[in-house]
Amino acid sequence: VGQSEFQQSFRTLAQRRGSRLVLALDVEDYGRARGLAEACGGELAALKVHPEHALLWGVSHAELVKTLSGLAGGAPVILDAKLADIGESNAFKARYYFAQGYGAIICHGFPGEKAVKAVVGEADARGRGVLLLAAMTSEGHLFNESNADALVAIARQAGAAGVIAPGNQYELLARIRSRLGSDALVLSPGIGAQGGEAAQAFRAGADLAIVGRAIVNAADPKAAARELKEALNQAAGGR
Ligand code: O7M
Repeated sequence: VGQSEFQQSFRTLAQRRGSRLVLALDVEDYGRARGLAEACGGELAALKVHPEHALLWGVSHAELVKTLSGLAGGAPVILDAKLADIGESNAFKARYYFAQGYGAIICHGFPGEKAVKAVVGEADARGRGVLLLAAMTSEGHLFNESNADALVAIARQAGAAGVIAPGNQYELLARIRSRLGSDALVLSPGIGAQGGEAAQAFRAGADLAIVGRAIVNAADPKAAARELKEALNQAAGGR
């Protein structure tokens, strides 16, 4: 129940913000990160950071979330922790990160259903979300149809809010979406710098796109974010 509530609230928020774009704030300088959050915030559904960003930027996680979300007009901050541990360890990490204010956390599914359930339990207790990596965009990855199917089954059984699925591999993405059903959130990286195209990824079943370099390295990041936001909204059609 907790995760279906999160699905609902995340979709409603994205709709209210008029955006299906998640900005991957992959920069090493905190001033630059703040500038990007402020400039692009109005074009975004959410922000995404890695746990190491707090160390790189020299701020606490709580301060990072409060500052960046504030600059981006209240956009939730998703933590790309890629948790991949036993249930007990996953749970303590998730508990710590949720207490810092992150709206959702990303975890791997290969440690198994019980390990993912431990994260979902922590999220449900706080109205936060869990997104599971069903496959990856990286060259030479070891995900295939059969293990992606198994990971989707784990996401469903553990009750995760949704998955991360590759926006540059349309057949695999479509397979993941069809096995997940329409309620689950599908966030797709791989658009832009990794070769994926927004229209094709959305046709294959993506709900939101996670984009870093195509925005952060643009001469005008705000204009790049706005263009991409509009392209994503158009690609999503009435969905
Ligand atoms: O748009 P890019 O290629 O500059 O950045 C993509 C972001 O998405 C970057 O932050 C990656 O860590 C992340 N990502 C992938 O690129 N591929 C994946 O398969 C999964 C992720 C991700 O977000 O995992 C949660």
